[in-house]
Amino acid sequence: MSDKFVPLEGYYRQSEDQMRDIVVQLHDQMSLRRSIRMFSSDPVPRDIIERCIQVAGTAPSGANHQPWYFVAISDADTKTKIRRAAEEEEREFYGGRASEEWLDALDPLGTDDHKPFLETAPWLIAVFAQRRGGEQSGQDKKNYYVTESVGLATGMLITALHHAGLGTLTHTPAPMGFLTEICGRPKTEKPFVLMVVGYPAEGCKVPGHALIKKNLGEISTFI
Ligand code: IYR
Repeated sequence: MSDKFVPLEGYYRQSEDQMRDIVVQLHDQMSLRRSIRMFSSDPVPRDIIERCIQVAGTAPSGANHQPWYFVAISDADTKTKIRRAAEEEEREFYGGRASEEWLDALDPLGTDDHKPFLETAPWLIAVFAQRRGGEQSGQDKKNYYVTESVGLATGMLITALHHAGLGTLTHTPAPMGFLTEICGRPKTEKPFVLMVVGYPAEGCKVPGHALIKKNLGEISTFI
C-alpha cells in the first residue's frame, strides 16, 4: 500500500444495543430542533461558536477542498447593516417578487419582511461557498460538488449548535449578494445561507406547521 495512506483512527465497534441507545437518543434530541425566529439577546461565548464552526469544518467535501467559509458576526453595527439590507430584499420578495404559490407555501410559517432577529440574536454566521480554492488556504484550484459540500457542512453546523442548546434559523434573504460586501468576502464566493444563532427568547413560539414531519416510510425505502 502506498504511503499516501495512514491508519484509520477513532472507530470502534460497540454492541448493537449501545448503537441503538445512541441513535435513539440522537433522534430524540434532533427531533426537537426547530427553526427559531424569536431570539434572546443574551450573549453566547465566542468559543462555543468557534467550536461549532470547527465541527462544520469536519464535513466531507469534493476532493477534500473544504469549499466553505464562515463569517461569524456579533458586532452590532454589522448586524444592523445586514438587517437593513435583508429587509430591503424581503420587502421586494413579499411585495411582488415571490409567486402566489410561494407565498401560499410560506403562509403557515407566518413570515414577513420584518427581521428583527437579525439584530437581536447575539450571532449571525454567514456561510459562503467557494467556487475555487483547494485543500489548503490560498490555493486557486477548481472546487467540486460545492453546493453539496457546503450543504453538508451547514447541516453539521446546525447539529452542533442544536446540541449546544442554541436556537438557529437558516435565513436566506434572496438575493444575498449584500453579504459579500458587508462581510468583506471576495466576489468568487457565493453567500450560501445566513445562520441566525442564539438562545430562544423567553416564551418563544414556533409555527405548528414545523411539527409536521414525514415518517420513516415516507422518506425511505429499504431494498
Ligand atoms: N427569505 C424569506 C422567505 C422565506 C422563504 C422560504 I423557502 C422559507 O422557508 C422561509 C422564508 C424570509 O426569510 O422571510
